[in-house]
Amino acid sequence: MTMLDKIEKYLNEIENFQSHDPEEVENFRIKYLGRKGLLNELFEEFKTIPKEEKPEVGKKINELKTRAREKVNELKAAATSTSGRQIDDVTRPGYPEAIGSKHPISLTRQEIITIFTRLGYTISEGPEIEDDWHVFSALNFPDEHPARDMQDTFFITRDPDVLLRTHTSSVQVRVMENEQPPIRTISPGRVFRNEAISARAHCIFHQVEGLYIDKNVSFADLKQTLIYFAKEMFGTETQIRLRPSFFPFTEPSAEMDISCTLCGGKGCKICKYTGFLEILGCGMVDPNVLKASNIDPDVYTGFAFGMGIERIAQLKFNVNDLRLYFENDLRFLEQFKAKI
Ligand code: 2U9
Repeated sequence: MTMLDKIEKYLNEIENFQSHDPEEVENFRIKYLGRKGLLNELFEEFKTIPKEEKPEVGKKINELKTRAREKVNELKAAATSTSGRQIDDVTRPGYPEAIGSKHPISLTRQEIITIFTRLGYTISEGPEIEDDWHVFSALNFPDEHPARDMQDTFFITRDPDVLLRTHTSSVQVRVMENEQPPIRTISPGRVFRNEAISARAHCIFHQVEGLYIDKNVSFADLKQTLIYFAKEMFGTETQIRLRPSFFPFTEPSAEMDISCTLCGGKGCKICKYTGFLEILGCGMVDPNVLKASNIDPDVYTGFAFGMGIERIAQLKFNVNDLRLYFENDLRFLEQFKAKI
């Protein structure tokens, strides 16, 4: 084979060679451009050919060398670029994913749910858009009660019977309408009140309300349930205090305080030197409420309680402004990463 034939043959081989494997590309480079490669072989042979052939053959060898170098560079670039059909190392560790965090309201809601499900409570959910019956009338609110007022309740159409629930007790009215006692359920959910937004109030917030109806349910059962909840939620040292109160749907009614989570009851700035913090409302279900949902108040009694999740989370995590829960500022949310 003449030198020109050989050069032609190698040029074809170079043009036709394809690989994305860096190792194969390196072997290809060594084969043509290595110290003992085919090009150096050609340069050795070049020394032996007649003088008159040298200009043409020399030019062709140099072209072949240039083309071989270009080809190696092209193949190396394709093998290392991400757009090329690179064969990945499947054992390589993955790229780290940015991990989010659970919202403090979700964390607190879950903790409350876990405590009550351990006591045998079911979880009920219901609509956020409600009617007057389930939010007010069935819960013994008199017709003229100020909670129905435009200033407290969002009416969302011209129809005064279409409104956003102001508490999740409406869900429990639906449970009572559909089931006979024993009923033991909690209803976590979003509620809406027509309030000006400030550090202490928001027009959207979250509640967990609880309802227990059976024969012979007493205020002592309510008190023990709430002591258990307080100690599970805030620690076994926690003490509770019940103060008489009033709600249309419970009689008698009470508000529950826990011993201050910061000073333990000695008195500090957080508890305004009272030693106690208010956390929820409760009471025995008013017989009128049972009657409205076709449960016989002569056979059954029940207790109920309600709490704002924001308030509980505020005490658990020392949050001093309600607006932080709704602004989704990552500097706030990322502080709950460790709590997942
Ligand atoms: C039914 C009957 C009665 C639920 C109750 C409270 C007391 C209460 C407030 C706490 C802070 C609402 O989020 S808050 O503003 N709730 O004080 N809630 S008893 O009573 C019920 C529930 C359902 C059928």
